Amino acid sequence: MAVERTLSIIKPDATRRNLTGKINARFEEAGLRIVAQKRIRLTKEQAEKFYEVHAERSFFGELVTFMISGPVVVQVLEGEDAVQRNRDIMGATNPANAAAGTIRKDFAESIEANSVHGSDSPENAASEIKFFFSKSEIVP
Ligand code: RTP
Ligand code: MG
Repeated sequence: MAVERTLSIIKPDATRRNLTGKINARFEEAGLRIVAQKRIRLTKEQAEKFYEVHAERSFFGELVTFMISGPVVVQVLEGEDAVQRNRDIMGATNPANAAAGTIRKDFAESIEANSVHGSDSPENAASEIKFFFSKSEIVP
């Protein structure tokens, strides 16, 4: 299995409840290495750009409002099969459907305030990592 990188975001519902460390422990226990990390506040423009694939969805406006409602922690996770491995430990988008032991099952508040984002393909991971990090900020 190839070593990959994926872009993760700890969302405002989780930073508000001081869950950054608990969520990071899930990544590390699953064999993912946090090779870049910063706590930032997204601008409206950044949130709209990041989620532009969802621009036509009914929940887009609410999603952007939620993502700028507090600090987020953006991070690059590295490890074998990192994209899929991260999706597995995040769990389903809607915490009501998320498997036991996943981050969203244990921490998410709702389908929107679902604590974490993870890239959904290696191609999207590459572009999402570039969206937030320069090469020198990633320290494997
Ligand atoms: P993400 O992109 O954040 O990792 O989540 P995902 O792939 O599991 O879900 P996606 O379909 O890409 O949706 C992006 C985010 O939009 C919010 N959402 N709200 N109100 C709704 O019906 C709804 N559906 C999705 C969630 O915050 C979801 O993570
Ligand atoms: Mg997605």
